Amino acid sequence: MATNGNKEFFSGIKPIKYNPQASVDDLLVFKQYNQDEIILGKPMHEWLRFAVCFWHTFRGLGADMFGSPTLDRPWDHQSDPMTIAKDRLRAAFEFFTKLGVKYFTFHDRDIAPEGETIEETEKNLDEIVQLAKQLQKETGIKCLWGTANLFSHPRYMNGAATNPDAHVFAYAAAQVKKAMEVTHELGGENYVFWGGREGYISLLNTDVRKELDHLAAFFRMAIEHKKKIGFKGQLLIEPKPKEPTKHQYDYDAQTVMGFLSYYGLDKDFKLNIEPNHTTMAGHAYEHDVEMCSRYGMLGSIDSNTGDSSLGWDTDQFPMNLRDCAFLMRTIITQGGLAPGGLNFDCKVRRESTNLQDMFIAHIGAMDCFALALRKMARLFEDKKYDALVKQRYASYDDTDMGKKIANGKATFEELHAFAKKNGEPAKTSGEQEKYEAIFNRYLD
Ligand SMILES: [Mn+2]
Repeated sequence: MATNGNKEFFSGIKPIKYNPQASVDDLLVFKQYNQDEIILGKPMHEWLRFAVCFWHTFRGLGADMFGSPTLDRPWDHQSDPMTIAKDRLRAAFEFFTKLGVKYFTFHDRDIAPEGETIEETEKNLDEIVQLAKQLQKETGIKCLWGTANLFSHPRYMNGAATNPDAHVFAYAAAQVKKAMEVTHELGGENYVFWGGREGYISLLNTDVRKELDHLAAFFRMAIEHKKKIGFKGQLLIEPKPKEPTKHQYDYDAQTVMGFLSYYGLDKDFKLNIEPNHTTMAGHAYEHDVEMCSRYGMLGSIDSNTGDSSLGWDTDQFPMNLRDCAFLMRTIITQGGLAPGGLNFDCKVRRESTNLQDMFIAHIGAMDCFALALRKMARLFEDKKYDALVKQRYASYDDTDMGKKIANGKATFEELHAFAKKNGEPAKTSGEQEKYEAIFNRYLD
């Protein structure tokens, strides 16, 4: 393929096609994802702005806390780190193209090796970014978002923007400055902040207020720099409750929205929600997506899943129709995710060692979302829940007392008088099972 110079890394795999008649064993085709098919007035690819993440898919080799890497990748076979970085990038663009996704996401350190000095690191990054630009031009693949890895290097062991040492804070700022600039250069539509080690392990050695003030200062500088370089993309913060620290400051959607409002940053940021982080925070899979969507703060989704039997961040491919349907219901309701998308922040299991597993994993998850989109489009068109939910809250629309409460005009004295006069409220069924049963009818 042209994108690889003279190398082809996935030689046994042809571009993935849509075939609704495919047999259950034919896993290298889409049975549901038909990118140009119009659903609710928009092509599927606009509802489902899929992105492949560079880090898990092209840097993950299956190592875990207990074991060595299990995955042998043909693009890692050269000896020089920059040659490997270029091979990896070519392999990635071959993968994106054959899979048929339109976007990718990256951390600065995934795509280019860190050097001995900032100058050397930036030179490496610039060289790889030039190749990425060329490959983007050849293939039409776009950058959904970029980010900086502020958690792997030992200098960040006590955090980056929340580090007690201002020198480390400055180093992190230098890294984000450059990462924002290269994301801008690659036409990134968003820029993500994930607070890898922004949190604490012990309150005994931590001034939490100082650290959060510093984090807000860091974000203010990012807003300033965005304006300075003319970057038009959306800034996003990705919540996570814990791991690796015991408490991450960006705990969940409501925590981040509260933080942004308190520090006056809420007009400049939205959220990138990863459902695996949502479930780690003790919430239902769809909770954070719905919570920030209802406040106009849902920017993008790292569409993955955890394992309810494990509880840590397993970053698995989303293969559960019910979960994807809940996300699609919210996405359809808010009219889409653009300029955000559905980024597969997912890794094949360390036991899934075939190169082909990378394709099967992405195709399976894309089909799951496409099927969920079809199902939830029907639910949306039928407006099944609209009237039911409206009816539950009707007393705030239909009665003078309810309207006064909703408008913020009521007082405790008035409501005290109302309650005395009208006595015990009538019992109203919440009908949870009815709502759940209806949802299942749409998953038929
Ligand atoms: Mn994760």
